[in-house]
Amino acid sequence: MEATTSLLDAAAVGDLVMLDPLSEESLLRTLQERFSRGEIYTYIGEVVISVNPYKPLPIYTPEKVEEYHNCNFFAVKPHIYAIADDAYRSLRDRDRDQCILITGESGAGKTEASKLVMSYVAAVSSKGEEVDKVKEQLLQSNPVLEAFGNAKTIRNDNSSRFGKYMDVEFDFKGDPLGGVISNYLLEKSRIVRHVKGERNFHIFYQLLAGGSAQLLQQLKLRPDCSHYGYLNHEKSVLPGMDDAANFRAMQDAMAIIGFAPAEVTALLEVTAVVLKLGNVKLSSCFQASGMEASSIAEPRELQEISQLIGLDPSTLEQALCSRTVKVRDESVLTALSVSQGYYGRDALAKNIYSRLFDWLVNRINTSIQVKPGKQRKVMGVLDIYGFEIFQDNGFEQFIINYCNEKLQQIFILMTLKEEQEEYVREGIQWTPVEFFDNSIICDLIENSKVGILAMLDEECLRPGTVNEDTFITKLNQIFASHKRYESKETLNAKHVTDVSLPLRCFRIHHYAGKVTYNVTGFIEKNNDLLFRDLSQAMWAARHTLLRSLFPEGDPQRPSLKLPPTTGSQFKASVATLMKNLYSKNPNYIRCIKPNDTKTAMLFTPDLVLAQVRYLGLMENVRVRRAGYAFRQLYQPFLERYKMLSRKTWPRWTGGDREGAEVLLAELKFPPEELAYGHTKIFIRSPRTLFDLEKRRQQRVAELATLIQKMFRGWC
Ligand code: AOV
Ligand code: MG
Repeated sequence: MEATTSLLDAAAVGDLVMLDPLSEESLLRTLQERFSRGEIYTYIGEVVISVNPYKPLPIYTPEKVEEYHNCNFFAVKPHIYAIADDAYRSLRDRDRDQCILITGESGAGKTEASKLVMSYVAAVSSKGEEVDKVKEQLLQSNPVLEAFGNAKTIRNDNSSRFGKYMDVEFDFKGDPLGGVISNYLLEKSRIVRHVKGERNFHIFYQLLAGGSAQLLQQLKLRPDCSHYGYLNHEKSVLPGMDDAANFRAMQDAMAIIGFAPAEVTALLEVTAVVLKLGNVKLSSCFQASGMEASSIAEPRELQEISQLIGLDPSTLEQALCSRTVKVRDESVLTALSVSQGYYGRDALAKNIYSRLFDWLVNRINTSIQVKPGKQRKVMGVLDIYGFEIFQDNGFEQFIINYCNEKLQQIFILMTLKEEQEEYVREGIQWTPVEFFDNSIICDLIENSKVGILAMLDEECLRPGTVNEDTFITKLNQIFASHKRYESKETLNAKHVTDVSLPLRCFRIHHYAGKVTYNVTGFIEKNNDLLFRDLSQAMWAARHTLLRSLFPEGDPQRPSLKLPPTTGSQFKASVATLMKNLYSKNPNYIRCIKPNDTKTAMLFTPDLVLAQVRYLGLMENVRVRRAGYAFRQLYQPFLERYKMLSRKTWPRWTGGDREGAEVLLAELKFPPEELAYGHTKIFIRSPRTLFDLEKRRQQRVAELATLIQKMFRGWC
């Protein structure tokens, strides 16, 4: 290994802060050149940029871990391990809680990055029976959550369809004690519908491909994806993804985490029920009154589901085909039409699955949680779904992109805050920097009075039949002159023809691009209502796990007021997350997706440039350089450059700061180029640093010649 990359090298390529001249073009070229050499990591100060290579690289070996363990961040080549090491040491030695924020669009490499960080921390923290067990449990939560929460999308074969934030907790020595996982809004609509070329959640394919004949029989399943209406038939097998092997890995992982065999069985039973619900067929019949009613077309699937969950089939049938309506004080059973029946069936499947997912996260937390009372330090790792733009963008994309917008906001705030705080800490004057503030977009969505989410909630509360017409009309009125909002009319007037516009839509100019949202389904998804008959039926089942998922189905329980809407719940959990992140020391990994075809080592400049722009990388560099481009603790600085002055070379006996001052005074740099902080030297422009580095190289060469001469003299 190269012990220390020369600062000049690092400056020229490894850290974009040192780019000279700085332009979008030079930044892009640097990323591309590095990428073509297999150097997928580049810094902006302490921010790591990671470009997805789409192929396994030999840079995550135990030797690499050793190389970065206790490294000097800037003395080794940029690597995700360096940031993980820096964060871990800062947590262990300086008692500062950390968070690792991983952002980037779908398929850019966030989930892989989060796993690399976790495995690095596991590798460098101390060993021992107890600690190893905790580490294994934390790491093994991944295959389980990925099986249930990830799916193939057009953008990514292993796309996270939920947001995940994991707090890993350590004791005072830096040994992992356990952790807590928070999950954010699973994309449950995928259970009943996904577009061509995508799949449902991995677990279904894994179970059918990897479950033993005995297990499948017990679950009343057939090992054939094409049998199940909720699975996408053409794309059930993916190249490079071994569903059967992943199923075994997931089962092993559950055992390591501490799931009892009976719990695993219960979990898989409920999973099978979801799959089988999709095969419950309804047919229409007409009542004496002439009203349309529905009935179960094929009783077999319904009977099997009833057996699996311990429920009388007629109770389930009634709940699927009819609905209790309160007329004055009387309950009347009314028949559902076939489409209402299917609506209820799908809502039930989605609800069971998303509640099962919440249960799974809680169950894992029960195993990994730290006993109360222990002193702990925390490292939070955030891996959410990336920014998404599809042909048709619905409520899910709206929520996902809102979350990404908030993360961008916190990135801006925290980068500036960090920078500012460092100057204050070091006693150096800070001049504010101009930057793009995306609060205007966040506010458009989340403002508690006139934000899109609040207005959607208002619409959801309106009695009577609601549809999205009034919602979109209101939005168009209120945001008529909003800079970041466009109505269908404005889009039509501008002849925007890049997408065929849906019937009801609006467009938001996000930090990461313009997205047209199809409003159809917003109200239903935000309300997320389940007919009470269905939750009561689930609660009546003997299956302990399933019934525990539907506490509101208990008829004794007083009927609660309307549950909070999906949007307001999400907004509240994002706010809590932001507060949590804000209280920690941030570390950033910004992932870039280099091509749209998942091709190994292919770099498409236009695609990367778009991400460079919306990730605000140029701004990030500018903020970093607005004050001083380079800063270093006095001691290593003096060590590196002391040979440039006879006063400090070969020995300097005074303090490090004085040494640096004496040295730099002799080199006669303009005073405005330098600032002396309490612990660090700050250098304003990259040129000064290059100059310094060039002089050092010359001096090293002179000294080498001198030594050679002396050596020859002796011979
Ligand atoms: P994402 O988390 O950012 O997308 P992933 O981390 O799932 O993206 O990465 C997508 C795929 O890219 C992985 O399955 C790998 O095949 C490949 N990949 C990513 N990082 C690396 C790496 N460092 N080395 C080799 N291959 C890599 V999403 O969850 O869709 O927003 O929602
Ligand atoms: Mg992911």
